[in-house]
Amino acid sequence: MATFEGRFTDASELRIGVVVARFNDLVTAKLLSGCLDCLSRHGIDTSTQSSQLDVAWVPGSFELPIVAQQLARCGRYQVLITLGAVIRGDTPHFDVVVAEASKGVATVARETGVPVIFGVLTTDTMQQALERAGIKSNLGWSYGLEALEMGSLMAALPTVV
Ligand code: INI
Repeated sequence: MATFEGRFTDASELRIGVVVARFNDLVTAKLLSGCLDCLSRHGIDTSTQSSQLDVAWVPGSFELPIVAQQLARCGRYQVLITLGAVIRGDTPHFDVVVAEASKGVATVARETGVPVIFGVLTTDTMQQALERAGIKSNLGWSYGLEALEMGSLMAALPTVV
């Protein structure tokens, strides 16, 4: 019996792409900062000279999938992280943006084989979003951990011969 698990250490081989939405950047910038803090504490070079980590900014969560798709297809990254914040109170088309972002990200992951972490907060209020982006906890940290786990897990799985 084989047991496959991701790792949270020895991540020196991992190259990670992060795609961040500017919409609600009061929230998404905090998610990014929590995420980079996590990655850095687990050995990823997050400096501006890093060859392990790249960050792409998009206008809003709706645009996360297309940029994730291009990064996934380029073959450089073992895992991608998408970060966004969609707040129902301010968004008549909340459901449209959330549905497109979530379905799009899932499709990119399945069609390319590159895992894509879905780091999009969906909340009723800005207060709830800020609570999840640093006031109480910072889910950006969790998304960083999930990226380490999935990037290393996918590399450990058997491939088609
Ligand atoms: N994008 C978000 O990431 N969060 C939102 O809450 C949001 N609202 O409120 O509309 C939002 N809209 C922009 C959308 O993601 C696209 O960028 C835009 O429609 C252009 O395609």
